[in-house]
Amino acid sequence: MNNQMSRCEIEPMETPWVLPCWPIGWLMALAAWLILLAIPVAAAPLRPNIVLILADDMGFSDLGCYGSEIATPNLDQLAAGGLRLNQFYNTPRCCPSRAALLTGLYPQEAGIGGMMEDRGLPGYHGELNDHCVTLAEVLHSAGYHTLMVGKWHLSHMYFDGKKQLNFESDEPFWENKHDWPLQRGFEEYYGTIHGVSSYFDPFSLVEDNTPVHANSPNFYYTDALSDHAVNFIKKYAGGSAPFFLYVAYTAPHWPMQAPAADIAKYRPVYEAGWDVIRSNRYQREIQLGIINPVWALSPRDPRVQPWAQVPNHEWQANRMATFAAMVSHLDQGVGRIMGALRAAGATTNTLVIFLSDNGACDEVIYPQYYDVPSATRDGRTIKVGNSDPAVFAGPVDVWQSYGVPWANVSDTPFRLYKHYTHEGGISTPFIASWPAVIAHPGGIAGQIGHITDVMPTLVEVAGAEYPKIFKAQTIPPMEGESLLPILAGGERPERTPLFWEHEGNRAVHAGDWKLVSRYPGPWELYNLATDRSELTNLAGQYPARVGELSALYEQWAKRCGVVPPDQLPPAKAIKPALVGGTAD
Ligand SMILES: [Ca+2]
Repeated sequence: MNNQMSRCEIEPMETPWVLPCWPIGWLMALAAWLILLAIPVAAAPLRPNIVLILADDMGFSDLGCYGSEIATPNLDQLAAGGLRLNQFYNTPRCCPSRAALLTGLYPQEAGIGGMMEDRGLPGYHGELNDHCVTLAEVLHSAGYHTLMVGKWHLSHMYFDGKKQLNFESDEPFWENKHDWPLQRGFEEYYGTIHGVSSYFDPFSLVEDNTPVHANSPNFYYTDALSDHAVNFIKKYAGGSAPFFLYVAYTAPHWPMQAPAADIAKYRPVYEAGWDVIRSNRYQREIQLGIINPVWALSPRDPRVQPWAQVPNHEWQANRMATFAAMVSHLDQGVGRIMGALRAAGATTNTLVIFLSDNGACDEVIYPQYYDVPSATRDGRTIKVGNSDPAVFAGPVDVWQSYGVPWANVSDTPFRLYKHYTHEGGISTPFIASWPAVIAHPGGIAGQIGHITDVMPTLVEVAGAEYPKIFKAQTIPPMEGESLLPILAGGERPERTPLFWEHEGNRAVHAGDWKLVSRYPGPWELYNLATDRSELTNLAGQYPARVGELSALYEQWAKRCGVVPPDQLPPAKAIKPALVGGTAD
């Protein structure tokens, strides 16, 4: 672990906050140099293979190369040979982020402003609508093979109580399959249609369009996804057409489950407690150049006690050790994916992108949650929740989350979590690797990026065409902007304003300023250049700026069909599929 961190320390870094200190002549020379550097981009080998890797509920600081103590040597190596962005934004929740990532639109435009429930409104249909195209549909049209492993979470699900979750019923868990991966542009698929499942026996596991089961006593879902990703690379890397592989891990989303030996390795690390770990991460972020030292470490979440005052240290440490083990398995999978690319001689002209779908998750889980099972396949009762310190996270019959204290660590130095549009909810590590194009391996770029930028980036590098009409339906223009200039070592013009809304939590970002609110609270205003941790609310000091940014937000919300939670109709009932009938 320490060796890995030392290697990160000597990586070349280009921190954006250094640039303003340079003399103007140097800046002009730098600009000329960047233009020169940009010239080879046009001649760079385009139509690369593309591997898009998505983590689930991983916070801003959970990778070694972003300040973590978790050993992530493979992602650190990807960063050392590639580029990190330190201000890349997702959305604050699983479904909306997947909709935005796959379509290049704001989630409401794709029909997924909420989750998978159907509210009977265009922005809240709960499935991808017909007025969007997926990365797979666009890239397949451009001659790419299109492959996916992992979490889909973009289709309606049918639950008859917990019968399907508890393996007591063969009744379909789907309402229809018209939005499953193979019907949205992917040629091959292995993964889970629903958003949360056991790591040892996943619910809603399917291969292409057919439900399947975990097939080994040693099955571990993260590793199974890596296996299938490697097999797809072996199958397609030698072909005449390039491939697009979307790897959507469920790790490290709850339940905290991992092989016991991997958890045991990390437990002593976390017995140091969340205060020490959080402070260490903050210092590492500064040393690595991941954060600007003027961004303060936000105070410990007020719901969390100082570590010294907390009982059951071993139980607490075990929760975070399990999380670390889950991240470690994901990282090992990335290593195997990169190994398969190397073995196929495909490393140089493959664009690999890694990011997380939302910030760290502070959710506590309860037995009454609709998608939490109560029994294993062999009939054992599942112990659900974080209330019993005699029950340790890790095995198949325990469902726990790592809770507020450790989510607070994952999001160092930011405030708040998944669900919220403050920086802790929407900031992700972002790594891009493409040896044929990336100009400054190991660098860190401070330019702002957004999850909708992936579509225009891939359209550009693939030489694909983003359609105005697809299957006789009009398709809105892409919302994002291509990241290719940043990958090539250049600068993009100032980002057009960005917007977020989920469950009434709202934000707009323009220039250095961010206006944000936590539903149903008032607007808060922050200058992110000096206060990215959002600690000094300037709304009272700059009312005109609040008015200007809130007007921008209202225009956007109207354009994209955003509806506040108190005005959303109740969810419609989801029906089981008519197997053999038209709904299947
Ligand atoms: Ca998520």
